[in-house]
Amino acid sequence: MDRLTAEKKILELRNEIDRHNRLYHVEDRPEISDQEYDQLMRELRDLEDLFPDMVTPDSPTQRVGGEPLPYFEKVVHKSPMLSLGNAFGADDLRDFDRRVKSALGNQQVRYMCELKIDGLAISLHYENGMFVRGATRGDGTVGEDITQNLRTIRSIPLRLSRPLTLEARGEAYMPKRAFEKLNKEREERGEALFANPRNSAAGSLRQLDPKIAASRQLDTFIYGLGELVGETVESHSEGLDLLESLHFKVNPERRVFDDMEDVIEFINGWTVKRPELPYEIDGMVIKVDSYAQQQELGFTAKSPRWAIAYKFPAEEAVTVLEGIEVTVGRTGAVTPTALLKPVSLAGTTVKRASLHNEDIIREKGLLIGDHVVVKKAGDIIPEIVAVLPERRTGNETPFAMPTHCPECGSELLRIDEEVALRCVNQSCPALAREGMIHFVSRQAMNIEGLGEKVIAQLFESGLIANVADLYDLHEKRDQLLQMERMGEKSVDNMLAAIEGSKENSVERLIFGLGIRLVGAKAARVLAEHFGDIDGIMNASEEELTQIDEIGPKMAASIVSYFSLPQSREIIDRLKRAGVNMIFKGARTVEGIDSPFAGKTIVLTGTLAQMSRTEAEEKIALLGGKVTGSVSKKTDIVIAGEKAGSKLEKAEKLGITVLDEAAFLALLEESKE
Ligand code: 3BA
Repeated sequence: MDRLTAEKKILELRNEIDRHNRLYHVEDRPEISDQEYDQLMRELRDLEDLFPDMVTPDSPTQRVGGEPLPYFEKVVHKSPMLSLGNAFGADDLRDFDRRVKSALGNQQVRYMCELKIDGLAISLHYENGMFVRGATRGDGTVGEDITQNLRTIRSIPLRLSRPLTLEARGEAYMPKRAFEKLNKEREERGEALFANPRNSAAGSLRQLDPKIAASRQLDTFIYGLGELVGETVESHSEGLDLLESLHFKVNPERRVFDDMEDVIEFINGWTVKRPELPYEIDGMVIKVDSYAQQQELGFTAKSPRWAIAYKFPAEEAVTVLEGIEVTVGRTGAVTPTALLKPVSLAGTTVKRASLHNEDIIREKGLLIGDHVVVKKAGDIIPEIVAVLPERRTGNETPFAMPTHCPECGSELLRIDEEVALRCVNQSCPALAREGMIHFVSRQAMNIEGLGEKVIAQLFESGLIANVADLYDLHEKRDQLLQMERMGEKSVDNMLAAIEGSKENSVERLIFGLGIRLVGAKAARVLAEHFGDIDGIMNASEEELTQIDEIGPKMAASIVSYFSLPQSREIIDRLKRAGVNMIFKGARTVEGIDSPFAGKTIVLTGTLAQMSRTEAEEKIALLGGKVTGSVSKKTDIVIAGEKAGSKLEKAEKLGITVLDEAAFLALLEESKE
């Protein structure tokens, strides 16, 4: 094909693909099948491969591209992205209406009422019709440049139908279904779950590697203009119509009202319909429509006087209590969990709810079979907030807490004033298993691929009995492969993750040991203070209590833990296995603003400008953590001359690699 024909065809294909992209992702009315769409994309890719110089950044083939970034650049917003004042009921809205009208000398006011999307505020910059930069809201004045990630969101046009220069502002969010699917996959992989779609959208957009954001099915709703060059609009509703005509995704569920009472009625309608939406909303936003009136009203210190957010109460759902499961935790505490008839609530399907303890069951007079009201309190596991006795049929049955441990059968005791029942049998299998789950958890040794289910499986099959056994598992690869749901790949990933955890700074180990009262924060304090495990093991109660934040109870618990021969034996075995026993962390990561803060970094090869130790020190001062081997958890690899297998591995894993010049440039930049 000659150049000219190719160019014409490429432009045609792009227009066609853009149109179908829009029909699918913005207007929700696709005209062709996924296969037909893929075929068009393939044709375009093939042509662009033949004529690579014709590839432009706005081509639909260029959504996911570019290397992972070492960090996000800061972006100063042209005009601040303000925050919204809150209204918690109809009366707050009536007050707002009065304030607006009195400030405007009782002019007639029209209000736009919109859904308040529960996502992450973003700003999208277009120059002459091209998407050039996208940013987070940040603190409202300065955000982060997340262009690479935003480009992967299909509802964001890479090129506008007219060559306008403008800034569109809106919300990036994760639809409920995408969120549920993501969390399900994460659960299967033993990864930490996101608490809600909002957090998962924010987490996805904060990824330095655009491939991750691309895999997350994010979407947008645009709700305003930050800047518009060369055209004028008179009102917010006209602005939204303009944005819509430019093919931004603008939420259709918006309406203009002349009277606040009608706004309130509209909101009441949405309070009921809210659960049916395929995305989360946390309220409604009410804005004075006229720009002239907006200007007249102006701003307070941080929010406009012409807008307010109406917040819904936390979403609740009614379902049936089908049973109560009793589990033994790592401290022996026995806790009941409600098993519910699955119900959808705030973006997730809820099947379990915490009951905290037996008293709650008694206080609320819960019966199995009862209808109950569940609510999310910011956690992944919701709670039961009320029982509906009026819906009883007479077939409900009472629940009695067991008197004996469901795992080992020993009698449960209520210790002192505690509400919880405890299994005090030190050799109860539940204690060891739950302790192990804690050991591998994210805040502790952070061993990926070892979820609760896998641990339970390993435990039951007798392959592990305590945490030190984990580090012998590599000798039992064949046995691992015999187990259900354990393929070569998952076994090897798991063994690699276990191996990688040997490099952890020692506070993770200290926390992971599950010493009573020693949380993640205290573990860090101890690690920082003593520098290694031996220091902590040999410290007396007096020495320990001298440290800020270590009280007498915790000190006693630490001394008592290390006085047990079995604790010492475990530490010994971990040491022999090569688990790191020293504090490697930066002195404190909080408050350090550098490309290395909170990052895990591997140095490889030889640096010309400084010694390895110097480089390590500099990184540590800037809040980074230097480790020895490259794994999935590595954020950055710094490669000097003659870098070998580590560099190869980093490239294979898609980890950011900096050469010495780039490293020095970042160090230089961080000095300011
Ligand atoms: N409208 C969030 N702020 C919004 C422009 C103002 C505004 C929001 C909104 C300040 C939503 C605060 C962050 C911000 C752009 C500042 C909405 C939503 N309007 N529909 C009035 O759906 N979440 N959030 N974003 N500027």
